[in-house]
Amino acid sequence: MTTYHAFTEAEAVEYARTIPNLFAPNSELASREIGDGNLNLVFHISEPSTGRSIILKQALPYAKVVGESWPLTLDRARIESEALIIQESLCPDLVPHVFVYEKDLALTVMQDLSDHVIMRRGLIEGNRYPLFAQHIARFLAHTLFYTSDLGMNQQEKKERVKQFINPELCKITEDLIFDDPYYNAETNNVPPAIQDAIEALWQDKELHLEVAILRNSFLTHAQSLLHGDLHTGSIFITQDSTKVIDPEFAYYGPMGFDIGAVFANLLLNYAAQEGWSKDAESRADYRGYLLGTIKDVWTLFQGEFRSLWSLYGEDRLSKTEGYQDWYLQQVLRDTIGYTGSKIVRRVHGLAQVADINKLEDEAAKERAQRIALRIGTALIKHNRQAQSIDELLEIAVKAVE
Ligand code: SR1
Ligand code: MG
Repeated sequence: MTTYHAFTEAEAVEYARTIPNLFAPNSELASREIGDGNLNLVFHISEPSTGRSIILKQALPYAKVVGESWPLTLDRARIESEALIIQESLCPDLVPHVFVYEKDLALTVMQDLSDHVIMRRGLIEGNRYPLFAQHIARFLAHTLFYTSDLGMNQQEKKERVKQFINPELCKITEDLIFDDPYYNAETNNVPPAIQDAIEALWQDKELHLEVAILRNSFLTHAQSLLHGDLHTGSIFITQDSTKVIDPEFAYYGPMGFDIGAVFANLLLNYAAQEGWSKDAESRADYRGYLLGTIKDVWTLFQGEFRSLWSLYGEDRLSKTEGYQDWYLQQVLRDTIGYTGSKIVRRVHGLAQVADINKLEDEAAKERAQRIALRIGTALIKHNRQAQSIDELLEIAVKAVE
């Protein structure tokens, strides 16, 4: 048995040499630690003579973003590799391939995606990704349908729920998304310029009720195997390829939580156009692109989900007339509520986003933060009445008028 220890770059190379059929024996290998996320070590190992490369991702026994004072389970490496394997079986082109998972080292060896960029960075640079909506809609429809009671045997699904009990990572979400942003918690990082808006949010009882209801659903509604942290930093992208990475927060929860994560991060970039766009015309144009992407994702997701349901639905009762419409309306409402929750937490919570925080012009940054808060809080308050995705888009448009 190998004892857990955090790898150095040199140890990562030595480990990579032991993986069969990857690199030539004794060839020169380069190793770089490139992890810029909140939690893990990520080593890029390459063989210059052949151009071959892989990624070694190792979980640390604590949250890197805070330090050793915040211990964190190594079991998240198992959750991540097992979720990736299930996702690959459902949409092979949309996730990285896992070569090896080594439990004792909390280590996953996977396909290198260095020819892609992290989508958050791509959006900050003002790029457009014409196939993204199709790709992510298919990822969402297939992973959410086939892991739910609609698309798999209901007894087997219960085994899956057991496999993906992920209490420590869920606790991070429960606190950082659904609790801390709504009071003066120590973990918050309130931008001084918007202190007034944050204090108003701490007093807003109507908002707190909706957040409590959304949190209840996150805690109790074991609907599908979620990615659990599907922001634009968990997506690698090019003009013609999309790869979803990092499902260490995977667990059984409400479908709308994953869809809402995608929409929230597109809308955070939408708010941040206050600073990234060079003039009003290009700002309106790029915002139009982002809203169009949200509309396309929802439309394509819904269409694909309905057709999977009609063709492959496992459950006799689920064919009852009206049930599919009711079900998707609930998913839409959850999506809108979780979109809002995931926007708000990124404005003044512990882990914020580069889209807004990297803005150098302080006035533009403040405008972006206020827009994000307006959109996030309005979506949270509206979620239980929503009938159509257009209402989300209207809220976003109104927030910048
Ligand atoms: C302590 S972890 C902070 C955040 O990083 C992850 O990406 C999740 O979004 C989590 O909430
Ligand atoms: Mg992550």
